[in-house]
Amino acid sequence: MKKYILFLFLTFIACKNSIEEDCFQNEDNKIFEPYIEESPFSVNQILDEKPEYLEINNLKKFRSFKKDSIEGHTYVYDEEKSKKKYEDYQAKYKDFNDKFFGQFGYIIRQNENGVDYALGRNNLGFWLLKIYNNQPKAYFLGLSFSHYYINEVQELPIINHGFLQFEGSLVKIVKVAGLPGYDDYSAIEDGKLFKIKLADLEKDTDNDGYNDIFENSFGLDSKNADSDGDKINDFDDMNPLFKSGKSKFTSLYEELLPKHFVFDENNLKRMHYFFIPYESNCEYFQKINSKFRILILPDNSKKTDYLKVTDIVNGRFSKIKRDKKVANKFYISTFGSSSTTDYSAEYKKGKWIFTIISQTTV
Ligand SMILES: [Ca+2]
Ligand SMILES: [Ca+2]
Ligand SMILES: [Ca+2]
Repeated sequence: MKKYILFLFLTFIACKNSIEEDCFQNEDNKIFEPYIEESPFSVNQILDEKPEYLEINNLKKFRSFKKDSIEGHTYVYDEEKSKKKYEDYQAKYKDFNDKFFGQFGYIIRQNENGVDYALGRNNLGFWLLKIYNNQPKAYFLGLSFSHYYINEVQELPIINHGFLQFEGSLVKIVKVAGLPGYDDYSAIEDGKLFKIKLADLEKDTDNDGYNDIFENSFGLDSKNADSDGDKINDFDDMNPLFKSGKSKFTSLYEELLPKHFVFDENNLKRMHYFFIPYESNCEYFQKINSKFRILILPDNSKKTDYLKVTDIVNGRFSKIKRDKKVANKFYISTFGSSSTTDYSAEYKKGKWIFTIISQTTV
């Protein structure tokens, strides 16, 4: 019995420690640990670690990564042409944009046996989009843009005999230190035809609306429609990885979340494929309630294979720093893709009062 109590006590201490360590900054831990870039994969490494469901064939005739990516952006400097190109694009994908509320960019479309298909992409990665009987469905491909490039110009049909297929290259990203957004993205082997069986792509074991590949890529449970057990199905859950709660510190994070979006905010609930990903092991952050979909991903060895090689996180929060003298005063920083903001936050009568201390733009 004594041992049991001791064990409980130790677990309690361990939990307390981890909240303390994961959420609060002390003298020893740094306010923000930057993303550490691993060296890029070689062709052999990519092939060794490729998903089982992916088939890669070599093409004899092909568009190179260089040709494809340069031609894709030729009109940028010609205002007239680029305007025309944009309008053509909007017209071509109008039905997809309407049905998916602008959640994707598109590469190519095809009608096959009365089903409209398109290859799409968003901040999380590549998707196969489908409109059938007026119903939109999206299937995540689980292929990292750190390893796979899909040509803007596809010369073959994308849906072929029960397969999704597309031409492209194996690529690498080399980050330029100190210059976010200036990554060097280049091919390491051109001339590939990637193939995935539609049945593998569309597999949704727990029938919750997200394909297994999506769930496995981001750490959801593909065999359970309600991964975090909060009685809200993954497809409808705004924070599907963690059960939400309410506390002083969850509301601190909630107040700092982005408030405005470029698209119609009334549709956020219906935008099942629009997520803002964050990395945090802090329990208070994991329990937040959010108006838009969030994925709170671990920032340690618990990352999925997809997340180990794909940097999809744009915004970050620092750990919370306590004021040494004032009990309810704290400091926290937010890191966006182009700016850093340092706040002081004071908790008074159940409300957070923020003051911007400094702001830097990259
Ligand atoms: Ca599912
Ligand atoms: Ca699920
Ligand atoms: Ca849930």
